[in-house]
Amino acid sequence: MKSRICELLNIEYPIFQGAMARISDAALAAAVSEAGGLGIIAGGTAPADYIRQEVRKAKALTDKPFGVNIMLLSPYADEIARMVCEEGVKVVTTGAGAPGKYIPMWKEHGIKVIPVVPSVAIAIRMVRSGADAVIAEGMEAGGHIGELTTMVLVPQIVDAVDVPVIAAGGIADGRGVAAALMLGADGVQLGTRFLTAHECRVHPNYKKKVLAAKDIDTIVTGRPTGHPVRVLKNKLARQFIELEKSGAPLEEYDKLGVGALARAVDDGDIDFGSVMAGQSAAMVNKEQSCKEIITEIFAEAEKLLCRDWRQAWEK
Ligand code: TUI
Repeated sequence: MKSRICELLNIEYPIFQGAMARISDAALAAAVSEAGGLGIIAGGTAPADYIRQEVRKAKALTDKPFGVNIMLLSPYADEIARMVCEEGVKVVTTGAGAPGKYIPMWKEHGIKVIPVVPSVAIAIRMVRSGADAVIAEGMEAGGHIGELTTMVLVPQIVDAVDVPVIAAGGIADGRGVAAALMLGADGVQLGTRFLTAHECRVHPNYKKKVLAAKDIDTIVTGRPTGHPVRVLKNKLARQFIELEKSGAPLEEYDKLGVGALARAVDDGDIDFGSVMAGQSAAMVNKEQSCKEIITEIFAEAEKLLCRDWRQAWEK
């Protein structure tokens, strides 16, 4: 099931592992790349030297291509942007902003640049700035999100740009992959499904909460800050909702949010930590290796795409 994104990046399956701050480390990224997808190390808000070490670990673990994601609200974004050039990283994805100012430097170093975009206008701007592909991420995704759903965002971006489009947000199985390809995407990015991978470092309590999640168990907090974030509902999420109702000043959000992701990911505090996950958490029901996840998803997608649609509703 090769698409032009496979040719562009020299990968076997058109699947990216979503960059999840504090979670997507060298071990997860290398496992996904070894399984034929594109593993991605998340920069998050970690210092450049920490990410440099992860890049070196990933190089030791796999000869296959992997990427680094730069979260553009990070105070270390500039340093990480230079570090990926020094370390010979092949693919950079970005989130939470527009990376235009870095693109010339990355292109000079032969890096493929693939920004996450939440709207058509930003997709067009990124392609004009030199992006090699874009990731169209719908608001079903976990973490920081835009306003549109994957179903409406992907086809509009596919129509608006002539580079490969990767669909993200709400995809967790072969049905989602098949649907994304039908919308015109060249590939998919999945984060939430990889949270319960054997190779994923999140605390076992975090994995349990994802495995137990039902359809309506995520909520978007932090809208007044301009950085809405989708998380699994818990006591912290309810505190955020109370803040929103009370019209509290923005500093109060910072106070509540500081250290919250580390509490959930590292300490397993799933009541007062930030348990970021997408709406597809309800479709994640087992712990598997990255290889099992990828082979299962593509076997299912291939079966669906080859299906005789007159029998589609027979199950
Ligand atoms: O970036 C993400 N997801 C994230 S980042 C993150 S860490 C964080 N924590 C708290 C607050 C903020 C960040 C957790 N999850 N996904 C990709 C994404 N990018 N979603 C939305 C965007 C985006 C938004 C605006 C991309 C570009 C953009 O451009 C605005 C502009 O400058 O024109």
